[in-house]
Amino acid sequence: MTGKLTIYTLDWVPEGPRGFVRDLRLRWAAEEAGLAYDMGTVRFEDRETNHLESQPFGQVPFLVDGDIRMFESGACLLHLARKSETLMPRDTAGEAETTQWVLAALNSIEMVTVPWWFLKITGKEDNGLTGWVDRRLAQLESVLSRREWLAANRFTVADLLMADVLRVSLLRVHGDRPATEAYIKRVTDRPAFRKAHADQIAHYVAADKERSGRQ
Ligand SMILES: N[C@@H](CCC(=O)N[C@@H](CS)C(=O)NCC(=O)O)C(=O)O
Repeated sequence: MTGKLTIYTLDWVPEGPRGFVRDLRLRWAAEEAGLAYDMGTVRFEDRETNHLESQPFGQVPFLVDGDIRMFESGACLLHLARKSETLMPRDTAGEAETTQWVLAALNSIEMVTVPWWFLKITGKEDNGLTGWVDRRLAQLESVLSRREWLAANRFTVADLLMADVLRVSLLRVHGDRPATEAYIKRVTDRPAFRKAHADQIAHYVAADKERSGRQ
């Protein structure tokens, strides 16, 4: 049975990742689809062990939908997409194309970009992954220079996810990819993104206040 949606995130994070914590993907999808949801939190402290029954890697987000509990942002997005045609077309071909690009965002782009920028922010400038990242981003630039949206000639959850993967500042300033940049702007200019982003920032600002009240 499905039912009330609750999206889980961390109760607090330092300033660096604010606006990028992956619960934003789920908030954004729910906003696009007009799905009502609540937010729930798990503690930032001891996160590696304090909610393993909900997310076996100690991460967020995870989603509760009535009796269903699930983790992995991509899987949660596909679950939400099944509830709304705004996120994914209902015809088999459109659904296949959307699913394909959701997995490409995670498994062909994010699986390269995350280790690349992670090594970069930890001071390993020449980290050996740059050639791989450059090749993937150039290939994607070529795709995006020929089309406005990834799947089915319209906005889908695949664009939501791909834009979220690509909007990381370090990636955007690395190299010159005009079609990709225009794509990121186009997708993140959507009111649902702006609301999800503002809500996440507000959540962590409120958490700062709560923390300073406790100290
Ligand atoms: N593959 C996971 C990655 C989740 C992930 O990296 N979550 C980050 C926040 S955006 C997290 O919980 N980091 C805390 C940690 O790993 O300790 C997904 O897409 O849901």
